[in-house]
Amino acid sequence: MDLKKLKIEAEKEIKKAKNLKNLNKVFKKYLGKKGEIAKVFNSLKKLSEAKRKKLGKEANLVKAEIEKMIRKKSKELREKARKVRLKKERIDVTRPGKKVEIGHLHPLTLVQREVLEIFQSMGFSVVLGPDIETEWYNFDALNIPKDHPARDFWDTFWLKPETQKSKVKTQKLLRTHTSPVQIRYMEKHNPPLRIIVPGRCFRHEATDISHDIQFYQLEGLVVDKNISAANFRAIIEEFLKRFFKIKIEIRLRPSFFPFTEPSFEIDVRRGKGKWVEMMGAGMVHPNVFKFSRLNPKNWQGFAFGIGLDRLAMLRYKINDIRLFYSGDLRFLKQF
Ligand code: YSA
Repeated sequence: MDLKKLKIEAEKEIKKAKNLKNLNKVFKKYLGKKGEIAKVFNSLKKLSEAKRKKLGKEANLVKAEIEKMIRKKSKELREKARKVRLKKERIDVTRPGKKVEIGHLHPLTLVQREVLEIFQSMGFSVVLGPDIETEWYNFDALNIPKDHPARDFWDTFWLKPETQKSKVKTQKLLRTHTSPVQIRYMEKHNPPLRIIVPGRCFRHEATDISHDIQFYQLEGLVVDKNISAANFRAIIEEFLKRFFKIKIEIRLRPSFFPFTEPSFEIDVRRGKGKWVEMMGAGMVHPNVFKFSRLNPKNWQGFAFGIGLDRLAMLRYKINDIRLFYSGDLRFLKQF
């Protein structure tokens, strides 16, 4: 090809290039390994020495000029792209900012943390147990054998029976209370004991403003020599005083739990408000010590199970327990 024409063509195409990608194509077409200039150099072999020298010199000149034009254009295009990018990325500092939504703790978590802190300051250790329990820990070891009428008190979510290697079917359940952890702990630890067990519980029962199918309890267990119900009352009164920071009335009612003897239920009220049933409690039954491999002749203890949801309801004056589990942000944002 005529070198002059080649230069004019290249110049036109370089001018037309709208971006670096186009320009790169032009570069390849003219200056690439198989490009137009390379073709010219390849054709030199066939020429006489004089012509080769002349044409070679011209070709080198055209090559250098095309290179220069491409370099210049490339600089222009890069500058143009930079300006476009800067315009796009420009930050308008006068525009109002985006609001960042910050999450916060659920009221039941807040209450649970506070309750644990109070009991820990009174020397209790925090212990946890499984949500999925065996019938043994949830019932039998708590002195509630099969067919005992007291089992009806805890309407239970049973899980599908599992067949074990020995072909014996075992049936698990969602724990109906935190009391099974009493047994689990006493099996492995020697008294004196002073523990609390926060945890989720499940009951297959109709819901209303103070009952849900899931709720939280806080189990407490104290085992030592010479423990009495008076010790229990003192601890609970101290706890309520610290938790509510205002005067709270409590009322002990005789009750029945197969795992305590005597048993009682504790109601609590704020000012002239309604009595709220807050916890079950009692002196640990000798059979419970036996099932936990402790000698009832050597040890005495009290235990209690507080409804943490009820505590939170009283603290925040909430009239329906189901609000805690509704996921309604209008409710949850208030805490
Ligand atoms: C009793 C004696 C002990 O030595 C130790 C623990 C206990 C408590 C026993 N395990 C128990 O579960 N008793 S209870 O059925 O009366 O529940 C205790 C508390 O849990 C209640 O007072 C109430 O505050 C809460 N509760 C029970 N069912 C509930 C519930 N809270 C919300 N929804 C439900 N369905």
